[in-house]
Amino acid sequence: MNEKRVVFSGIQPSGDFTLGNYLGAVQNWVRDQAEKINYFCIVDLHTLTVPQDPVQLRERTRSLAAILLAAGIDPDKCTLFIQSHVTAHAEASWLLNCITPLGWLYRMTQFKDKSQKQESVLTGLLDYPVLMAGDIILYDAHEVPVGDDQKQHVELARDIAQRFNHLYEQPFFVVPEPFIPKVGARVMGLDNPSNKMSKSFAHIRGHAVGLLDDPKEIMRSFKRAKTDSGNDIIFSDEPEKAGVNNLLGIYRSITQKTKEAVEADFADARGYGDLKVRVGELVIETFAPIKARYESIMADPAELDKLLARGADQARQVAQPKLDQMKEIMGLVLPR
Ligand code: AQP
Repeated sequence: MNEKRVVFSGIQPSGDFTLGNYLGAVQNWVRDQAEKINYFCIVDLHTLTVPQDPVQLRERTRSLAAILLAAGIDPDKCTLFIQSHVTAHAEASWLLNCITPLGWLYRMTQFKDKSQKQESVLTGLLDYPVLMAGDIILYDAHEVPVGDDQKQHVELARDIAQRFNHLYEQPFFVVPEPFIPKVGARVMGLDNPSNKMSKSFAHIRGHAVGLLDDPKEIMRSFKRAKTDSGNDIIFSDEPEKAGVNNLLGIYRSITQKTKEAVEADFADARGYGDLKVRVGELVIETFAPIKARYESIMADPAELDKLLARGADQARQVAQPKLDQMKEIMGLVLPR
C-alpha cells in the first residue's frame, strides 16, 4: 500500500475548456500536485457518450492536454495521459458493468439531465459512471477532486468498489472519496446563474468564458453577465442574487481570499458594472500567461506526443496489473 494518498482526476475533451473547469478542477489539481500521487486523465472515451465530430474530438483532446500542461500540470510530478491510450479502462468498465445494478445508473441526476437534452440517448450516456468508476478504482485512488456536479458519480464509484469487495470477499479496491473544493465548486453560467457553466454550452453567447477566448470576448461576456436590479455587492443565498454571488465567487476562487476580504475589495465599487469589469480583468490576467504557454506547447506537437506517451506508459504500469488481478478474481483465465 502506498504511503502517499493517490488522487485520480478526469476531464473530458468535450468542448472549449472553461473558467468552470479551471476554478472547479484544474487550479486545485495544480496547487496540490506535489503532495500526493496524481493521475490526471483526459477522458476521451467519456466524450463519446454524446455524438462527436471525429476531427474536432482529436483536436480538442490534444489541445486539452496542452492546456493542462500550460496551466501548470507537471509531468515530472504526476501522470498525465489520455484515457483511450490505456485500454485497461475500457476493459475494467465491462467487468464492472457486470456487477452494477441498472437501477444505480438510472438514479444519476446528470444522466436525467443530459438525456433530456438528447434526441436519441446512447447507452454510453447511461453507462459512463461505470467507466468513471473503473478509471478511479483501477489506480486505488483515495481521492477524486471534482466540482460538486460530479459528486454523485464518485459516490457511485464508492458503491461499485464496495460491491466488488463484498461479492468477492476481499478488500481488493480502495474505496475512493470525492474531494470538493471549498471555493469554486460550482461556477455558474454568466448568462444564467442557475445553470452550471459547461463546455458543451460554450457556443451559447455569454454563457461560458473559455481559457482560449479573446480577452475582448471575455470582457464582453462579463459585461453582459446577468445580475439583479439591486446594487449590493455582497455574498447572499437569495436566489435573485445568484449572478452577483457567481461573480464574487469567481473573484474569491482566483484570489483565495475570505468572503469578508472579497466584499471589502468591492466596497468602493460603483455598482454592478464596476464589479463585472474588475472580475473580467482578473480572469483575463489569470488566463494570459496560461494562454501564452499553451501557444508554445502547441507549437511543438512531437514533444506533446512524447509527454502523453510517457504518461500512458506510467499509467499502464499501474492499471494493467490491477485489471489482471481483477480478471483472476472474477474467474477469467489470463493468457499465458
Ligand atoms: N461550472 C463548473 N464549476 C466548477 N467545476 C466544474 N467542472 C466542470 N464545470 C464546472 C469540473 O471540471 C472537471 C472536468 O469536468 P468534465 O470535463 O469531466 O465534465 P463536466 O463536469 O461535465 O464539465 P463540463 O464543462 O460541464 O463539460 P460538459 O459540458 O461536456 O458536460 C470536473 O471536476 C468538474 O466537476
